[in-house]
Amino acid sequence: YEYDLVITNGVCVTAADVASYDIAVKDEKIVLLAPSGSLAGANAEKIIDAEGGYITPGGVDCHVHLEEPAMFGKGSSSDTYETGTRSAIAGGCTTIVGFAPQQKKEPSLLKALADTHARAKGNSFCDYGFHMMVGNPSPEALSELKTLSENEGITSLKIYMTYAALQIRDDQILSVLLAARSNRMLTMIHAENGDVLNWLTDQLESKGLVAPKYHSTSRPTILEAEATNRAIALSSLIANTPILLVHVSDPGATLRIRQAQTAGQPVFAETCPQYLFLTRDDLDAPGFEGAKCVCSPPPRDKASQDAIWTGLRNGTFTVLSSDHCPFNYDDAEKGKMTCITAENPVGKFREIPNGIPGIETRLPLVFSSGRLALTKFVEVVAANPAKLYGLYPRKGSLIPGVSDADIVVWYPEGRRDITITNEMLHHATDYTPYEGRTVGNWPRFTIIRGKVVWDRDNGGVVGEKTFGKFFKRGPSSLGRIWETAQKQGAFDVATL
Ligand code: DUC
Ligand code: ZN
Ligand code: ZN
Ligand code: ZN
Repeated sequence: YEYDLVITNGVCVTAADVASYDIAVKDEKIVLLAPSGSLAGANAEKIIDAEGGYITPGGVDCHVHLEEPAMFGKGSSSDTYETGTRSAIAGGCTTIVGFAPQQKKEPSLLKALADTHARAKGNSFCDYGFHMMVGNPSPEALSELKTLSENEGITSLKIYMTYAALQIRDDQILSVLLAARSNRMLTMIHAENGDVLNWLTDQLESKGLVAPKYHSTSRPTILEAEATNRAIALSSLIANTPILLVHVSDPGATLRIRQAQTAGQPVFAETCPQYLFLTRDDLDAPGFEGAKCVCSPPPRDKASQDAIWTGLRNGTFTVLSSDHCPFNYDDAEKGKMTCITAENPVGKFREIPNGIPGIETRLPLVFSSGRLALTKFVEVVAANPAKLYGLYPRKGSLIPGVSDADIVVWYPEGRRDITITNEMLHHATDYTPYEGRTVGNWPRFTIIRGKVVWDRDNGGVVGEKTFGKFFKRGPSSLGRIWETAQKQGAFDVATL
């Protein structure tokens, strides 16, 4: 055969363009974009007729928690690499970046990385990489960043301003930012004021206010805005070290990020579907039900949702990730219900594991929302994540000769009104926070490196858990920050 795969009659959407092309794939790469219909009779092993449907690059989800130990409350993840990535491909996601978690009590980052590799290897339906999650930024741990960045392809790390197992002090944040800069790494920051939310939690508990909805009360938006401001202020002391504020939910935090960007600081930001589609009212469901939407930061109000959509459209948010961090609901051993006791029949929000599933619903929810131009959609779910995390242009685009053939074929237009139910999803979690919502489209085919791994109408998941490859990532290609720093002679020292 001349080609391994040909897709005809599709409308290709990239971050830059919407245009009708036929696509040819050979040896895992996109090799040709040809005039629409011209490849209908091509000599190809497999031909897919897109019937006028949109074709996008596969989703790149760079914020995914799988098989991590308990860190976000009691309980532990309901998804393994196998079940989480199975869910990913069924929702059009072709690459994920998960976390290699180092907790406070562990000294070595390299050990945490090795353990994570062992969990993922041979167990991933899609391609994958890892961020380092740094819970203990000891001098020894920070000295390992060089190996991680130069040899292991780990070019980003995440730090936390909350959670007992992970929270670090401001001086430790500075040490991380400095070490990250020396090693051309991007620092992801979870910005919530942990001390204040613990104090508010104590106050609420002393009044007996422990139902799920008080999770939201314990985390007013000012805690996120304050921590975001602090992270930006600290990063300004270490010139030219890029930071990414993860899972931003609050308009005040968004405004502060926009100001820093306008002032030329290398500040990037991420948001997630839960801040576009859920509100705090979802935590106020009867009984313990609200626990299904407990994540941090918590969903806010309608006006906040609108501000987050605006931030996506105007470029304040670089990426839209799932923050898939699933826990079973009806599970008293490892899930949300671990905190239900005779004394607390509606649970105790302090102990509810923080996080919700969403790896499979991210693309369909946002694609069919009608609130983002399709080019913008591709930018924030595929192209920018690949650029930000050193996977571009191999991932996140449809460039002949360059991009891997990671492709989603959507259904032809005309609303399909697919109702989301947990039953149709492929994670190992017993609920979805989006149960009963209707979306207008869904990935019909998901293709990774030229292989169909999801065929919604013929077999569903047809890929294999041994197919996903680990990708060593290069430095972030957004902003070329490190080169600028080097030119200014500010590379290895903090410019104070
Ligand atoms: N927030 C969550 O909701 N879950 C995992 C970690 C986080 O920051
Ligand atoms: Zn976080
Ligand atoms: Zn997270
Ligand atoms: Zn299925």
